[in-house]
Amino acid sequence: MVANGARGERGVLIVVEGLDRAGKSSQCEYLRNFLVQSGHSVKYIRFPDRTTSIGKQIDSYLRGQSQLDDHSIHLLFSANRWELAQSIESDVASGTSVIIDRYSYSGAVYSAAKANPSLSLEWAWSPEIGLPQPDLCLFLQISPEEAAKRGGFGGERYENETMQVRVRELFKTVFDLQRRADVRTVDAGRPLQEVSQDISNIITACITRVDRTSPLQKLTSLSSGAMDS
Ligand code: NYM
Ligand code: MG
Repeated sequence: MVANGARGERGVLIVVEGLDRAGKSSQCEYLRNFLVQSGHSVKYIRFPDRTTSIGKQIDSYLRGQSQLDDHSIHLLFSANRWELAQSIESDVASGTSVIIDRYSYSGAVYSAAKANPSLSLEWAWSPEIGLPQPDLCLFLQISPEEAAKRGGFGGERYENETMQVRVRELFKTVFDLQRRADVRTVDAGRPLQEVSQDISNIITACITRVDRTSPLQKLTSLSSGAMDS
């Protein structure tokens, strides 16, 4: 595998998405080590990034310590991505690969899952247009039964059965519509090592396939994503 920076190539941008309890954090950690061992310089980011001032407002909302209008909190989640967009682009351009735990896909589906009649999936997607387009989105799929076996939900907003069921459906919809996204679904209900093995195969193929002499693309509207392919 060619290390980052060689021949002036950019890094890759990889997003990991999934429902709660799918093992995203463990697999992101695995992925990070895998890339480092393959000679890449790697940064890991998770959204929401709760360390910024916008992130602190999001954190307080998720913990139920503050109330916000559905549209307002939605736009804060998006703003939290926009405040890091430039640094992601410049890291990738300078040869660092960036792994992101949750991204625009979570942003759109969790808000749309609230079933607020004035907050459609299309509306929820629109502030994401123009953000860096990932080279790959790994979607960790887990059945409700397996998720239940892994223990109860935490105490944050959205961590309940009704939301998870809707979120699962909406992830499918958004990936169908945003077909420019290279989404690979991984069955994350299996033992950790089996999942990791799949992930290394997918990543190795992704690194070979991506033209790292061309810059990152930008996210487009949901419908234009479908028309392009
Ligand atoms: N979430 C996450 C959103 O509602 N919108 C977003 O844009 C993002 C990035 O935050 N239940 C939700 C999904 C999660 C919650 O994320 C916190 P995590 O990865 O569970 O800490
Ligand atoms: Mg969570």
